[in-house]
Amino acid sequence: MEVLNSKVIKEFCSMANDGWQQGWHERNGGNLSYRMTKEEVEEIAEHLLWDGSFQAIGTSVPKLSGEYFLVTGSGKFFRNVLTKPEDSLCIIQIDEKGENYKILWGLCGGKKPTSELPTHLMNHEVKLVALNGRHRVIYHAHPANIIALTFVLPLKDEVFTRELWEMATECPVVFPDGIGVVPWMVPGGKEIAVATAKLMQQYDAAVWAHHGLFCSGENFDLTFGLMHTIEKAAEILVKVISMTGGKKYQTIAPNQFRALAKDFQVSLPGKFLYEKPKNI
Ligand code: 2HA
Ligand code: ZN
Repeated sequence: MEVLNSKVIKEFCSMANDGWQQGWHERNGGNLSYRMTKEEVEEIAEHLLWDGSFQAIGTSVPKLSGEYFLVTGSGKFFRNVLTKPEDSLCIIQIDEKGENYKILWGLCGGKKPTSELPTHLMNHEVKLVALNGRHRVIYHAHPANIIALTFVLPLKDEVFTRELWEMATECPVVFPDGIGVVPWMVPGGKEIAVATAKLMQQYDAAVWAHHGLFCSGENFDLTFGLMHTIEKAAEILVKVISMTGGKKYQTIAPNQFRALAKDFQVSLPGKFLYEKPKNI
């Protein structure tokens, strides 16, 4: 099968375009990766370039040895993914040690996989181990409202999770484990990858202060939906803060979150259900 006829590549491109249309991917902002199944690789195998050379990942992901990923390219624009997929994306294979990658297809105009490859792969590795391979998608975007909140809320997992949960009743059901926060760090390297992957062991989403958001999920719908839900809640919080300076006349209280958790059969960690002084 021709690579561009693959169902998974079409779905990947369609999700990238959805993110572009949301306004989350100015210029070359954001990146997306997907861990391919054996079947998805086999059906396009005859069109892959198997004799390329290996390049350093910049970190070590031994549990991903031999795995295949579909990833956006460094410096590529999400705006172009749908119309120029063979220039915007690539398929890579990880070597036996989990320290190098080889490009098997794509990036026809040259260049490398996303500059955030270390974070993507380290996130994939912790999720592979923690969830027995259930998650396949890692998505990084620059949604404006969640970024705005990193200037006005304390950079703490407990605060971001609780404030966002309060903004929409669906939030604790969509991300019951909460979300993590990485303080400002230089992007693109191993250090921020290690800090993010540590949070991804317990959460499916991690905020990068003054930069953006990473989400992990089983498939494209759920991962995009998680990004969308978090950014929507952030937008509501930005409106509340803009209207009243953050004073809430009423909100969802800890006992109401507990009732929700019971009916929707999710477990909400107690560290997010702290008592607050009134009207905060
Ligand atoms: O430019 O989003 O974090 C791509 C990025 C880097
Ligand atoms: Zn970014």
